[in-house]
Amino acid sequence: FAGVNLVSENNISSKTPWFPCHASDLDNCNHLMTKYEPELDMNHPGFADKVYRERRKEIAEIAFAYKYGDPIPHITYTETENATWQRVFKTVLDLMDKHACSEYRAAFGKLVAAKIFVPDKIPQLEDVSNFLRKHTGFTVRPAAGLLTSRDFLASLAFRVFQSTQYVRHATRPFHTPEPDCIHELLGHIPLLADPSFAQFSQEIGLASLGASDTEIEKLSTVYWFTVEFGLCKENQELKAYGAALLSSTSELLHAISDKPELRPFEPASTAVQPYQDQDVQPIYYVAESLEDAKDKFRRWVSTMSRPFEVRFNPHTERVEVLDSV
Ligand code: TIH
Ligand code: FE2
Repeated sequence: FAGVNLVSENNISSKTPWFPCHASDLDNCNHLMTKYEPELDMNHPGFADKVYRERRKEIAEIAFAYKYGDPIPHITYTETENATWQRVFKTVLDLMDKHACSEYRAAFGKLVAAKIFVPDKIPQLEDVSNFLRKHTGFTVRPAAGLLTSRDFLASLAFRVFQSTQYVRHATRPFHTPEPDCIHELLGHIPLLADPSFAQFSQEIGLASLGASDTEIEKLSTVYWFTVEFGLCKENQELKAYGAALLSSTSELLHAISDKPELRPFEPASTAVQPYQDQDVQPIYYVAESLEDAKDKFRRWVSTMSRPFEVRFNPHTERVEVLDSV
């Protein structure tokens, strides 16, 4: 980094949106989007289910009270919740050999070997966090629901994954439009244990720090079509690496059917493609490989116009701001 100077925070233009500089600042990155809340969304299967809504509240309180450094509180899941997990877990086991990318399958095997992934019990986030820390330095903190893109992406810069802890409604196990812990666990956690994918995730996060609203929208759209819904090639075959495909039996089967449109992943055009967030996607983007998605993302992100650079110091868990020259 010759020729690059560390600048103090007040050298950042006052127009730059606030962003967290230390992992503990993520205590302030918990702003929720309300569009899928069971209290407010009449289409939510939990809208008319008082017991479900109470349970969601109880679990959300844990996330709101959580502070940096706390162990993640243990949740005693109900029989119904564990049964929902079991139904989804079994279909993932059935489909992954054929349809998940090799990196996912390898990490999934490690989670099973570590007895974190078992068929009849929802894994505890604290155990998952300790597992990830050992493999890639990622950790987890509980989130109360769907976060704003800015808050969610910022946490990735610190190798922190904000994870929901509640469970989808038992009547819709195979697809839900909102994140829940089954999605986080079966979708995201395996690839966050893969070193190269962890790096990709962190780089999306670093690019988001202090970015304009327009840039955040582009970054979250790229995240959507890669980390959430990405497909890639493996020996000429189409494989899923997106978390929302791997956690949703219905969507995975839809993605590999002849119904959706498949396009090559190209960050500049992918970043401006409007997307569907209520039902399965009409369009998916296909990367040559996970490595290729990361390389293309890097090249595209270097064209973004931020007047400073950032780098993460893992020893201090701090993001250092550098004057770009
Ligand atoms: N559709 C996913 C599932 O059913 O597991 C959940 C989602 C996460 C993010 C977007 S959709
Ligand atoms: Fe997700």
